[in-house]
Amino acid sequence: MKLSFRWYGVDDAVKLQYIRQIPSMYSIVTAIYDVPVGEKWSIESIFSLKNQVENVGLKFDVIESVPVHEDIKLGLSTRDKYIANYKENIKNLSKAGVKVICYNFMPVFDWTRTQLDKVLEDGSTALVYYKDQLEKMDPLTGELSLPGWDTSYTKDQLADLFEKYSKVDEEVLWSNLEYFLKEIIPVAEACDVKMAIHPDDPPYSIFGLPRIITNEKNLDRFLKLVDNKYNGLTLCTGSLGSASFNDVVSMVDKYSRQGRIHFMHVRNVKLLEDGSFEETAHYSPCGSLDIVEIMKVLHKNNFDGYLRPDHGRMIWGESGRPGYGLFDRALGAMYITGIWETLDKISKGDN
Ligand SMILES: [Mn+2]
Repeated sequence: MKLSFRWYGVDDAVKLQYIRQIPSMYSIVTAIYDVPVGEKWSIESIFSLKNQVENVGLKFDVIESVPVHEDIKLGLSTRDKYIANYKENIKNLSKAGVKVICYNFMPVFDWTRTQLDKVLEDGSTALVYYKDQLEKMDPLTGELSLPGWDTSYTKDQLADLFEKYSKVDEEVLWSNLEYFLKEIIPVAEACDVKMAIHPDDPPYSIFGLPRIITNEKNLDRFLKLVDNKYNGLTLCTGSLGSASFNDVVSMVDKYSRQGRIHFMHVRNVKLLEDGSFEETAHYSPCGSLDIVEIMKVLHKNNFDGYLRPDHGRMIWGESGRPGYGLFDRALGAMYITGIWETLDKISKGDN
């Protein structure tokens, strides 16, 4: 397991130097944030990022994300231009030593929550997804803006995108994903860069848009589209775990045994009776997922990929990017490290 931490670049309130101070931290997960989706990242900007990370003594080897242009997901004739750019990005990132690229294939919206600052019992705040709140949301009114939602869309552009997606059902989305993978995976393999798709969050359709990276049956189908280890997963426990139909421990076990998990996102969620969920501290008793069991199966299967603590709560008066403060993610990192150290000692008979 290589412990990593997401960093949003020079504008991030969480400084690289602070991340460096978390014991056992190995690498930084980051991206170029000022290039429009679908365009090429310059070699200069990639190497500048690499230098910043390496200057504090951390590795630059995981990118989250190289986003996929909507024309690729929609299967429009313009997709080939964006796929060519995507291949260039893979090649150039590999020149800078990048080993894993995380991406997702969710139409229009990235991860979705209905509230970003829900006060939990202990006074911390967390991201939550309440079904009754979601039912009152209409992205086409343009009055909503949540992180993960591309705010660069105007109301008209969003209406246009929804119109285009009205012709894209799950099967069409599958075939557009297959087309994309068959183009990029050979390039990734030649560059020794492992592609790692992030599951949809939450793992079911919202606002009538199709979602396919959602459950075990579909992950099996995804891995078979191009049956090559360079076509792999970012297994996000919180995303898959926010639906009760997913048995996260068994999925982590299966896909890590297959060597298809290149990147782990570890966090906990508390499932509520109506299918809503709240993000919680990583510690197992705080949520519905058993983080110790997840780490146990990874350890048993000799997982040597990258792993980062995913979203954290806001605690100790910290403010900043919801889900991405320093303190609670650092607590999560140390909790995970403690579990891993214990498992290491037990497996070596050193208990
Ligand atoms: Mn995640």
